[in-house]
Amino acid sequence: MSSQLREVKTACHVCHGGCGAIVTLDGDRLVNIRPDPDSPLSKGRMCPKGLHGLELVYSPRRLQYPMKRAGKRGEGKWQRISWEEAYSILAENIARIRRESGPESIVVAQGTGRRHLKHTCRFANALGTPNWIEPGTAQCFFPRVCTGMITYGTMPVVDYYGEKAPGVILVWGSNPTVSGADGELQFHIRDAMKKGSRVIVVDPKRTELADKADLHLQIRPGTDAALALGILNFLISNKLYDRAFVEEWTYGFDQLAERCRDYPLDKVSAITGLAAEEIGQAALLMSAHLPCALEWGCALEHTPNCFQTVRALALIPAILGSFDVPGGFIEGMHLMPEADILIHKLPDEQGYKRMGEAEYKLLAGVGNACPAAHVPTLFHAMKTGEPYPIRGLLLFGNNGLMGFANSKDTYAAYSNMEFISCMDLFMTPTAELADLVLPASSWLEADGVYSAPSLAGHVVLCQKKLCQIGECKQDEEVFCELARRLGLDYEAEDFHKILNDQLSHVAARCPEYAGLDFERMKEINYIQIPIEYEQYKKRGKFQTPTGKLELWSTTMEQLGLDPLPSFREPPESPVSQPELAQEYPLILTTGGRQRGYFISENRQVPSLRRLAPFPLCEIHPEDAATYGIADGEWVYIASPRGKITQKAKVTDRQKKGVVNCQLGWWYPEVETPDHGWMESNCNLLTSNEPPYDPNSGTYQLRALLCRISPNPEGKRIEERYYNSDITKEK
Ligand SMILES: Nc1nc2c(c(=O)[nH]1)N[C@H]1C(S)=C(S)[C@@H](COP(=O)(O)OP(=O)(O)OC[C@H]3O[C@@H](n4cnc5c(=O)[nH]c(N)nc54)[C@H](O)[C@@H]3O)O[C@H]1N2
Ligand SMILES: Nc1nc2c(c(=O)[nH]1)N[C@H]1C(S)=C(S)[C@@H](COP(=O)(O)OP(=O)(O)OC[C@H]3O[C@@H](n4cnc5c(=O)[nH]c(N)nc54)[C@H](O)[C@@H]3O)O[C@H]1N2
Ligand code: SF4
Ligand SMILES: [Mo]
Repeated sequence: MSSQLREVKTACHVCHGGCGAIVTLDGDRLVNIRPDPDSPLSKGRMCPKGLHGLELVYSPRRLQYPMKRAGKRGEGKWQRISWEEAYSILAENIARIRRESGPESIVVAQGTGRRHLKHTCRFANALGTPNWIEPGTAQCFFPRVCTGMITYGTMPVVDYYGEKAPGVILVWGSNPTVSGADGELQFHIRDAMKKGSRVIVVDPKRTELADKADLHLQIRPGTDAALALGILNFLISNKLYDRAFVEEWTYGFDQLAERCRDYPLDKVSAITGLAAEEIGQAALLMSAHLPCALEWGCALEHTPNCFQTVRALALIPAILGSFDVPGGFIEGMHLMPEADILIHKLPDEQGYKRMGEAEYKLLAGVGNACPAAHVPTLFHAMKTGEPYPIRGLLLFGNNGLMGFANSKDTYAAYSNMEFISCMDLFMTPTAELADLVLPASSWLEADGVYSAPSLAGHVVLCQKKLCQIGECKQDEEVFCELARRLGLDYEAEDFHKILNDQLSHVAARCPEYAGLDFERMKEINYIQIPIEYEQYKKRGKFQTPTGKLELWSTTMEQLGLDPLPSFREPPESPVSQPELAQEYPLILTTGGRQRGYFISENRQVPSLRRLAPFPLCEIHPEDAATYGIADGEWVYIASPRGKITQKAKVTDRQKKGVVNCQLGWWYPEVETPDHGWMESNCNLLTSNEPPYDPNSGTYQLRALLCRISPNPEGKRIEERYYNSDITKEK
């Protein structure tokens, strides 16, 4: 290595995980990224998103300076300005709207779990607005976390970390070898399988993981709650559950048993499209290879029965006695808390103004740890001014035209705002709607600390600022400066104070790290503590209202919600709407994560785009034959809400009768300010109309209806890409 070259360890956090990376610098230029074999989590592995980080950092398409709108909104005309002017514009607009209409008329929005997530909430709470949103929350992770809290008093995770591998991993509505599951890394499940864990996959698609699984249940989309209740019933009626654990540590078993009796195998088979034998076989496999741990995904959270669906699933490891045992469904160590969101600074009277507060208590209720506004209720207010005006929209990493259901509605709501600012790495179609655009730092240009995996939290990782691109800043810096200018009580002049506050908890727990701060953490890189099991036994109780594992949820009972899980047919399905299904005969599911992309990110990163240059719509060969579609052909996919085009992937991996449309597709190579957001974006097909989940306000991103037909014009999308600079950039 030449004398100018040096290597620095850092952590990638482009997804919800955290892989150790070794970055080589030549002077102040980054020249290489490789996996760090010493990382206690990733152990020398990274995925393409992290490995191609240099193409992201040095992309000629990066936003590098603040810019203000120079033409009409959405016209794509921008003028470079200084940060000083940008801060003035922001502070003036926020102060004016707050003064005239109250802070609740300003929406603060972001995207899923990126580095600055809790800092955005902190800023919103300090500002006094209860209307904080992101496209996940009710549709992602929150229902699982909330279920974990009210059922177990904690959010359990699969024990990938101890000596003993799980007996059975129930992979349900999740594809963790690609997506990494929420807060974990994609490598862990393969490691567990090598150590002997059995795997049951519940997925309409035969994923690569399903090929290697012991059992694959190819379920009809949106019927997961029925399957879970059928499995619970089978385990209970055949006395295959852990009787000693259930008697001593659970609450409401008899009521659960009674509820489950409504779900005998033949009925569940008719609902789910699975054979009764395979459902029984799954239950037998789980009970024969304990402990059983659950790897559940966001597919379960994309229907209006999502909350009871994840509740039903959560009870399977519970009655099998698999909670918090080695190789089971374990409580995390919570070595370091996330950044304090200052929720105590948001007065209750402001909290009660949160959109959806009265209707969706679990999501938006005052008293919750991190409440969010109900997106469809908020968007309605943004469009109509009812029940009160919403005037300002501050976006910090939110490409909302891609992430929220019913993109036309998102467009209408956003366009109606008096003032929009957008901080992002790139000029996205959503950023093009703004009045002010701010350039954000990527993971290689930012300081941060993470407790990882985010739920097990037995490792602390350090991310370091290694270079400066243009005038990019971290979102955290902007929040501190804005708070200062607005005179908010933010408890931090500099965001490093927030990092140091987080690290002080590590020091309090592990005396060997006394005095730990960010500067020292930069030298240490990783802190790891061992997992401790059966924490509830040491405590003598579960951290729930009854002190037991609550099969019957007293929290839900108190809120007037159903304390036991149940199944409801998806509202737009061949069963619930047979007439509509004549017109739209196929079941639509969306999402299905891709290795090189993170939701709508990375289409402009050449090496990642090459891995998957076009959006794919997966369809079974028999359905393709019925609708005259050839593999690789561009097709139209239409739902009652809209029509898009993607490229057909004809594959018998997809369940017959089901179509999956990939998520997050816009085209950076389109130079007009829309950047093609209306061409292939699957959220033009999804619904933000009621019914919503009565518990969490969740809307529908999957288990909808659609039809499909050839699109002879589609090839131009390929020509456009192959003629664009993205193919030439390096
Ligand atoms: N590379 C990469 N990693 C990511 C992301 C990314 O965009 N790219 N996104 C991150 C985010 S925000 C999240 S929430 C996670 C999501 O990651 P996962 O939870 O793994 O979600 P998906 O990959 O969208 O879908 C998982 C599976 O659900 C199946 N499925 C569809 N409908 C149904 C259904 O009704 N029932 C059942 N049982 N299965 C169904 C699909 O066929 C698919 O294989 O990944 C995170 N990690
Ligand atoms: N139909 C359908 N819709 C879905 C899903 C689905 O499966 N199907 N999945 C849902 C789920 S689970 C989720 S969590 C949401 C996710 O939705 P989002 O997380 O909102 O995803 P993106 O649209 O990619 O928008 C995030 C933006 O943040 C920018 N960004 C990245 N890092 C930073 C940073 O450090 N600072 C700033 N300021 N910006 C940054 C990116 O460039 C990108 O433009 O989507 C949901 N929408
Ligand atoms: S798995 Fe996540 S943390 Fe690891 S390299 Fe990929 S994007 Fe980065
Ligand atoms: Mo998500």
